[in-house]
Amino acid sequence: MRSATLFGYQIALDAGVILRDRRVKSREGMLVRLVSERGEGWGEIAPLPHFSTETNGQSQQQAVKWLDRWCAGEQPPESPLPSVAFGISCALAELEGQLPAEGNWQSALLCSGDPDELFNRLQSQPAPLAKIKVGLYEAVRDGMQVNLLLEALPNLTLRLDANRSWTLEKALQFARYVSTELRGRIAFLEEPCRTVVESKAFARQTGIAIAWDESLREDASLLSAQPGVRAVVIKPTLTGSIHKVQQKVAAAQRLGLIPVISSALESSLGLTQMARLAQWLTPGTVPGLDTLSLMQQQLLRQWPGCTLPLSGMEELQCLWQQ
Ligand code: OSB
Ligand code: MG
Repeated sequence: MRSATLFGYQIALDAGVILRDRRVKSREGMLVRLVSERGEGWGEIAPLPHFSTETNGQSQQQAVKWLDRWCAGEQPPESPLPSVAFGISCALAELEGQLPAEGNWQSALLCSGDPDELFNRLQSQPAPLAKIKVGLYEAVRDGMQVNLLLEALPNLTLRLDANRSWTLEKALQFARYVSTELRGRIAFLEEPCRTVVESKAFARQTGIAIAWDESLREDASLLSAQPGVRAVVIKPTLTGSIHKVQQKVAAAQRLGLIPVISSALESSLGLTQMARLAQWLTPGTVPGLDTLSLMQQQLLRQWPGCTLPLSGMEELQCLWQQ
């Protein structure tokens, strides 16, 4: 006998969360629970507005269709909607014991806001790694801040993300303020420019390694070895099933690119599963999962060491059950 439940959730975000120039106050998504004679498995289905191509409503509809058939004993094919395929594949993998329990709980420390606070947090780590969003303010200011941090902390490595906000000229202006000898400690800068051509030119002209994130999801052919491109960001919620994530990771590794499994603002349930996925598929690479600190609660599963309040199943809204 199989049974399944689809839950809805809404989590308040910290005041300062900005996505695509918009302040985001809360995160909405769904959790799926599969039960069979083998046990139970959970997954998260949470399309991210302005990043996912599907809406929560579409995902809910597709998920219910899939679950209905699964409960009837079928093995339905993967949903074409990435968020649905990812969440359901996690629930199935847990049910079948295929998702290892061990996780990579390290994360690139996400810097949002106060640089002094970041400095203090980083100073206490032996091999500090931080991720900073750039391109939100003046390029010159970003360049000075990055330079200052790299100078002050000689063992610091940085990941930067401009989310395609610069023209080539602006991006070069940023680089001008970062000393040449410090640029090697920028592990990569995600999506510096508005176009792929400009981003490649930036990497060539500055020696700063870049990474593809949103561009890769628009143009799969960017998964190729190119000068100056060091890493690719893989966000499972925007990519699809675990199988699809595995394929992308393997393709990147074959090309000598570093695959970085990363968050699309999932709850602690999805984030802990992605930490397990990262430990399994990309051991040795720190994933980009430090987004729980932007939320005011955890759902069902605790991120190790995280002290935010943890909500149980009874606090979720049941959307569908069979
Ligand atoms: O641009 O990488 C992004 C989170 C939600 C939506 C988009 C992005 C992000 C992150 C997650 O930056 C953190 C990370 O990748 O380290
Ligand atoms: Mg990014």
